[in-house]
Amino acid sequence: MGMNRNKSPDTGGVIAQVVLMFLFSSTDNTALRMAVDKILQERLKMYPGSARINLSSSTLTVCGLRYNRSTVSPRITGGVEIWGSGEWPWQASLMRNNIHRCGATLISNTWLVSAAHCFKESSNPRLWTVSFGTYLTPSLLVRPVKTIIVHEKYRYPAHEYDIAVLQLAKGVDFTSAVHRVCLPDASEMIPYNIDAVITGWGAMSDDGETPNVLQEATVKLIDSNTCNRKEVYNGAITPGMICAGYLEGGVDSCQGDSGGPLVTPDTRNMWYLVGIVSWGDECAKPNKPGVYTRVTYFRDWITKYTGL
Ligand code: 4AZ
Repeated sequence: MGMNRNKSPDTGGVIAQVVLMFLFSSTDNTALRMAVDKILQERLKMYPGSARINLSSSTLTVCGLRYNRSTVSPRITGGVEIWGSGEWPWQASLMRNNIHRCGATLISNTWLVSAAHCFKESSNPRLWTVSFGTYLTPSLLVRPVKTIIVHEKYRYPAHEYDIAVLQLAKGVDFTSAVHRVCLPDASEMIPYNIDAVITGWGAMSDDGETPNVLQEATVKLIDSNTCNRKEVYNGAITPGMICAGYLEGGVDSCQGDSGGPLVTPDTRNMWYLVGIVSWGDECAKPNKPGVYTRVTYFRDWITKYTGL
C-alpha cells in the first residue's frame, strides 16, 4: 500500500486529502472497492467532524503511477527482470501483422494515443493489434483494435497534427503492470529544461536493431525558440510540437519509438504524457533533438474523440 498526503490550510483547521492505494491480485475490483469502502467508513465513524470518503476518485483506476519501479537496472547490474514487470505500464506496442511498428500510450482502459504517421500505410483496425508488457515477445497481453482515428488535418509527409487515438476491441483490466498515464490539462504550461523520460522498442541507433526489451532514456525538454534556431530545426517547430533531447546529441528516440510516450513526473510522482514521439533528423545527432507532438495542444482534440 502506498500513501500520498496532500494537506492544505483551511480557515477552520486543515484539509487533508489522503490517497490510499491498494494493490490486489484479484480482478474483481468492484467487490474489493466495496469492501474497502465499508471498512474505511466504519473506521471514520470513530472520528468527529466531517471526514468523508470520495470513492469516485478510487485509486484502483488512478493514472500515472509506477508501482513496479525497480531500483536496479537489469542491463547494468546483470540482474534478472521479472517478466512483464510493468515499469512503464502505459507503454504499448502497435503491431501490424504481428510486427512491432510503433509505440502507443494507454490513456484509459480502452483508449490509446499514438502518432498519425504510424498509420500512413494503413489505418484499417483489422490489421493492427496492441501488446503490453516489457517484452515484445513474450508479451503480457494482446488486444485487437476496434477503431483508429487519425487527426483529420494530418497530411504525410508534413509533421503537423501527428496524433491518432485508437480504441481496443475489449478493454484491459488495470493491473500494476498495465494501466493508464495521466493527461495534462490543455492549459498546462510545460516548463523547459526539465527532465522527461522516453520509452520504446525503437532502433538503438539510426538504422540500428530493434530490441525485444523496452528501453528508457532521460531527455530534457527544449524550448521552441531554441529548437527553431537556424542550426537546429530552422523554424519547423510549430505550436503543436515540443522538442526534447540534448543539443550535443547522444540520447534520443528513433525509428520504431514513434507514437510512444514522452512523460514527466509531477511532485507526487504521478506521470503525465507531455509528448508523442513524432519526428527528427535521424537520431541523436548534435543540434537535432527529437520532436514530439505536444499533448497539451491536442488535449481538446483527444477529448473530442475519446470523451476523456
Ligand atoms: C522515425 O523515423 C523517427 N530522433 C522517430 C523519432 C525520431 C526520428 C525519427 C527522433 O520514426
